[in-house]
Formats: sequence, structure tokens, C-alpha cells
Amino acid sequence: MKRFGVSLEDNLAKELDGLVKKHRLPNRSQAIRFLIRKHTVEEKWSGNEEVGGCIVLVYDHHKRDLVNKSMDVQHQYQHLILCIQHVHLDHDNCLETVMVKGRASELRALADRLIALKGIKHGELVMTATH
Ligand code: NI
Repeated sequence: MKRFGVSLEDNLAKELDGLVKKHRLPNRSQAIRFLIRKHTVEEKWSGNEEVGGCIVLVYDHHKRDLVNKSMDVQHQYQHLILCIQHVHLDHDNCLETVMVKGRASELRALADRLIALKGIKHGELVMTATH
């Protein structure tokens, strides 16, 4: 563990305290760790490094066409997919999470293909890093 003093202008210190409050972080140190990790993840994704992530999809399971198309896309990109979790939200809606690992550009391409399928009600790519 390294310890160091940080000097911040008043407005930046105020923003840091706002971040602590917003994310219910225990202190400023935790807020700085949060920002460094966020920055690291963003760098890895923009540098097209190997990263991890999760694609979240909500769709109407009565649309069989969509389910088939989604399966086709997932098979095309099977080398990136670690696991898929499917839950039935209610009578009509399914929630699927597709956990992925690979080059950032490939994961983005897979997420774009899935989220763009006709009938997807909500889709989002959650980006993280592998290490
Ligand atoms: Ni379902």
C-alpha cells in the first residue's frame, strides 16, 4: 500500500466528495481507486486489448424469429462467449446475460449485432477488464 498526499483545487475536491456521496463510497481514497480502475478499463477497451464484459438483453420470447437469429449470431461468435444466463422475467419477457471475453473490437461487434436485432427491447454492453 502506497500513501501520498493529494492537493486539489476546491472545485475538484467538491466533485470528488460528490462522487463519494453518489456512489456511497466509504472515503476519498476509495473514490480515487474507483476512478483509476474506471480509467484503466476504458484504456483497455480503447486500446483493443483482451477484455471481459457482459451483454444484457431483454426481449419478447414469443418472437421466435428473434430467438433463432440471436442463436445464429451467438454461434458465429462462440469463441468469445463464456456463458449465457437466461431468466423468464414475466409471461412475455426474457432477460439474457451473455458473458464475454476477447478483443474489445470483437466484443463490441458481437454486442452491436445482438442489440440491433429486431425485437430486442433493451440491450447494453457492460465493459470490464480481465485483470
Ligand atoms: Ni424466457
